[in-house]
Amino acid sequence: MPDLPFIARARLFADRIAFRTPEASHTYRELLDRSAVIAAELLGDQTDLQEARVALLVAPGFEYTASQWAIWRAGGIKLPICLSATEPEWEYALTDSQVSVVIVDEANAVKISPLCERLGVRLKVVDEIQGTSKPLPDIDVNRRAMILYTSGTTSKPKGVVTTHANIQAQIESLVQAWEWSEEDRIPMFLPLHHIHGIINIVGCAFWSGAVVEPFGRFEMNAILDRVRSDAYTLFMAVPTIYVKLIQALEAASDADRAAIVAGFKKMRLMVSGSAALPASVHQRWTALTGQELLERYGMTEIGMAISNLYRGERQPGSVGAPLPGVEVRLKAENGPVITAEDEPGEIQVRGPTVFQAYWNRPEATAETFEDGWFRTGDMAVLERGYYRIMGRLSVDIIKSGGYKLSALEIEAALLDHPFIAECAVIGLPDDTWGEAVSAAVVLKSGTLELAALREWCKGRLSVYKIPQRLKVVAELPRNAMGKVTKPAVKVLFGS
Ligand code: MCA
Ligand code: AMP
Repeated sequence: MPDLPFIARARLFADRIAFRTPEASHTYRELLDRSAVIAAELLGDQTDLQEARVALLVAPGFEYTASQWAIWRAGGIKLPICLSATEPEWEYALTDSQVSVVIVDEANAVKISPLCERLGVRLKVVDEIQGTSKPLPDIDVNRRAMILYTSGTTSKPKGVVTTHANIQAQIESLVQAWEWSEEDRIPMFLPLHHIHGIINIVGCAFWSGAVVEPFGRFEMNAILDRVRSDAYTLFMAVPTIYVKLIQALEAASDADRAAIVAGFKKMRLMVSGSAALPASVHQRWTALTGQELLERYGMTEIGMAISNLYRGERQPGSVGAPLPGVEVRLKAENGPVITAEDEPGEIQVRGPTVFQAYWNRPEATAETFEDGWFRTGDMAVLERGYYRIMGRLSVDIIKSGGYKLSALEIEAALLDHPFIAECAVIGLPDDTWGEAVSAAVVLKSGTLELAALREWCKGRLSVYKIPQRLKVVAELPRNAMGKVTKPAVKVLFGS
């Protein structure tokens, strides 16, 4: 059997630069060679990992991608985990997916090794892996490749399983729609445990022979320095980042602003996604830089589904039309498929980009499909051929800074606080973060200030899940059935 398609593609670009940082550049050949060595180490005496789960806790860059390719070439399933997650969050992902090995870099080894020891999971420090390659197994593209944990309407995140074929379909759709080529150069500053970074940026870049400049996080000044040197042809980010960039450009001196704007102007495409891009931010960005952002819509389970046009109209406030290979329909709740424009319905998606299953959750998987269509839980309306997202069906899903969060998961964590008797978590509109995690709580005893609650949450919840607003109330608003109503909780905050 031939190489996995992404490996065959990388061989086409062997001598080209794949990763560039101020310290070093690495070619596609180096990625191929290094991943073969790491794959041999993962295999040990085995000939095929047979879909064993291998977690990845490595900073974005050459060793991250070499490890990812190694897992796939050895026949494993990649489980990228969040670098800034807390130990309970890591523990949940590692145990739920029954991970057998964690690949970690030296910087993160000390943080996760006590947990691995406790769980009896092997730890491999990637920086220490030396040795030679060995024959690697033939991997069918229909085998499972990746698990990504995503929050939903249950308190615990679910593992979204995609096959190599799903990932390839997600990448090829975007490469075609956005005309990726080996001439492209892109900064990568989003976390590599979500598909915005994994598929849209790194996956598409390496399918196309392009150059990726990795950053540990959104290091605005370093990134803007590269922008003003015309380092990039492409830029992809979440709306919060465009809000932060607008603030930075507005605060810059005239000379600095002009130099940075010149760099943005020269890019061939700038994309926004993962959360709604307010039309005002879209328009402000165009006014500042002359660039018309291309907004698109996607989800961990389906990759990207709908996009404004690369060559054609980009409408502020709309997400565009279905991407190549993706079928989209709107469906009224318990009703017919909507064929008319201007009638809202749930977005449902079908096609080769759609994930295989939730890990070990056949019932949840079955519930989320209707006649073979994946139910996204997002409401939209079709207007003059373009979809406009209207919001989620569930108030229990919050999008903050581009991260999808479960209100129920945060509530479950807050209920462990010794003073909290009851709580309700909602997302409130926020100019920078899209939505701000906000908690209304009823106390058993004592008093509670926001600062003290935030301090208590550290180590229990990732920073972006920690409430930014707190309301202590005598009782939570309930409907006639005694159920807490979240629209009424919103009113408690005065918005
Ligand atoms: C961080 N802070 C927050 C939040 N996050 N405050 C409120 N709400 C938040 N969500 C606070 C921290 O506590 C800290 O406060 C300060 O902001 C700086 O934190 P830091 O983490 O350093 O912020 P940052 O580096 O500026 O990060 C902002 C970010 C990041 C770059 C927007 O959140 C990010 O990378 N988001 C993207 C996530 C992503 O890739 N999502 C895609 C999912 P203090 O200063 O007081 O300590 S995939 C997806 O959605 C689908 C498939 C799709 O369509 O793409
Ligand atoms: P995730 O589960 O992290 O993959 O997040 C997917 C969710 O992000 C979708 O179901 C939408 O609710 C939201 N989303 C992604 N892109 C957009 C967009 N352009 N506009 C509005 N919501 C979006």
